Amino acid sequence: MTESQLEPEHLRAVIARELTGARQRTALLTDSVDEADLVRQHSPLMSPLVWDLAHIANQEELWLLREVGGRDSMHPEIDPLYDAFEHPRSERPTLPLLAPGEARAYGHEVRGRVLDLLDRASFTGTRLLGDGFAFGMIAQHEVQHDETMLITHQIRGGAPVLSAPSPAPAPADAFRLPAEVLVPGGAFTMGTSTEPWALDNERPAHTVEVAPFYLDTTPVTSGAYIEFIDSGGYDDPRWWTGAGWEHRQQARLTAPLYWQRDGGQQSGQWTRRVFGRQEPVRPDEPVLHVSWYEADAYARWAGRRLPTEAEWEKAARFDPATGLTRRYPWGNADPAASLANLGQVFLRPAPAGSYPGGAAPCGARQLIGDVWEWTSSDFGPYPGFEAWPYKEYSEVFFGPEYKVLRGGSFGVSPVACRSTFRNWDYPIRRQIFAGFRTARSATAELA
Ligand code: AVJ
Ligand code: FE
Repeated sequence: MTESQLEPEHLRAVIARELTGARQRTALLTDSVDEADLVRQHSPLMSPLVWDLAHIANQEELWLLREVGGRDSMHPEIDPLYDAFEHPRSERPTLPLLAPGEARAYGHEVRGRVLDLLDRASFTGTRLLGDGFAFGMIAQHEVQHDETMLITHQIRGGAPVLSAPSPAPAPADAFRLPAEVLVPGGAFTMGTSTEPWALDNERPAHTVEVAPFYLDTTPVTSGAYIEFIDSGGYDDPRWWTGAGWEHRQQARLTAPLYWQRDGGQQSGQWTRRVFGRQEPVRPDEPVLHVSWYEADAYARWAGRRLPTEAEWEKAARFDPATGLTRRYPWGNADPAASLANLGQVFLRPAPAGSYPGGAAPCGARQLIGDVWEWTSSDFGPYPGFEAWPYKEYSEVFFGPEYKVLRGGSFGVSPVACRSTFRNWDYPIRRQIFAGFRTARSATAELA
């Protein structure tokens, strides 16, 4: 969303396109499995897919038909079932949920009424309507659940049902890239007060001083991660924080989630399960499905550290040539297929060094798309934060128990991916499409 897209007729078209695109993906993710798979809980970490399906419709009804449109609840008796705060994920399969056909019909009915409302909407008068925010928030909510449902697909056992083309091989220069790039020190603008569809935790814009640092040019690859495994990284408490080592012991971590070593012998070939297919681990691909504890241990083993959230955002947004903080690594234009791997077009990250056109001014590649990147930072409010339009999106999660991830993955759609977008999860979680890159301070060297 850029300024020129805020003119009402353009905004109406953008909203219709985003809502329709999200629904196509939702349909694909839920029509591709049978009814038994839709209602089954594939992991206690995840909802049954049929819960996501009706929850998407219920949030759309709540925010667009009720809050914006002033209508009454269509089915008051089901509202509590789809309130994420009333029932944790593990409990959801025991609820009297709508059956798949009912959930689809409900979603279809809500969407029809929403498109009618959109035809007549003025995008003025209330804060929710301004710049079409409520519509943008609901489009983002649906694609966020599309990523959640894609995670459920990855967890799901059984025959593969999803397929996608492979990303192009890395460009020739990928092998000549410097391992790290310098991000100059100084102030930059973190967060945003102008991005129309930015969510509350991205606001407001504020100035942050960042000391000079070096950042990996690309996300850490599976090949590099295998070196950490092969050098005994999982068996050496020196590389792990206390809590990380305790978790590594208790969960018996030895490799990223979904990885397996053929024959179990020390030197065998690593394979991994990708949406139901077993395949060799590709050494040039960003490593995926590692916890914050593993990412942090790798970085220490490599003599480095995870970047802070502010460092990550500065690398992704700051242009030293102009002194300006931009929307994306490549500038202010919205994401395009040539710039970043987003939107479930591919069901895997592109090889490290891909997307030269999407590089940041500092030279870092793939900051947007491919894999969510763990940062060292806890999830907290920016100075001047205001919960809006509901506390349960961000505020209730602020605190040291969650770590921030940045940049989005191949599973997230462009509408919910910006250089200011903040994701968060527990440091033990590995089912999300998360990798990382490492950093080191440059201050000593410049002194
Ligand atoms: C921002 C991905 C952590 O899935 O819990 C979906 C997004 N919030 N519905 C989540 C969200 C409400 C959220 N994350
Ligand atoms: Fe939700």
